[in-house]
Amino acid sequence: MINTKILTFRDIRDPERSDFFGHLTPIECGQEIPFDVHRIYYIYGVDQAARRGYHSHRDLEQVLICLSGSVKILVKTPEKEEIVLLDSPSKGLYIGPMIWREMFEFSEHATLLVLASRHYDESDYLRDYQQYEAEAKEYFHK
Ligand code: T46
Repeated sequence: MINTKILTFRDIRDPERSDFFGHLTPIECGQEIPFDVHRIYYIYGVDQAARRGYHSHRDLEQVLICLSGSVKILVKTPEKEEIVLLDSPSKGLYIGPMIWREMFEFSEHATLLVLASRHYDESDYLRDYQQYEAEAKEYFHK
């Protein structure tokens, strides 16, 4: 879908003994992440019935990684929507500008890590769907 992408990170492990030594996943800006990271936050302890998000960003780019457990992400434009299941720490979801997102079905112990291209700025958020729809139609058809 436009302005979104599933990213697959390296999973460095000993295939013979990964149960014992575990996994290592490196992430570098300019390689796996297509922007410089200026902010990191994580979301955890979310009830399975909760649904978060309900907004878009005008400019912000982010990569979402579910470090433990799983979570579903609805990504949506006025024309299209998709649900992405994040259930592995070696998988990421890039979300660029003007994509509506909702996060739901957080599993028990789910921890969602987010790498963001800019510092927190409430004026970059579009939290009203009708306002989002109007700006997104202009953005995607310009
Ligand atoms: C997004 C999804 C995936 C801050 O003070 N600093 C921050 O860096 C962030 C992200 C939030 N906040 C404050 C703003 C609100 O008062 O924390 C409160 C909860 O934020 P919000 O309701 O926006 O949380 P989510 O889970 O709906 O959305 C968050 C991000 O805000 C958003 O950018 O794409 O996660």
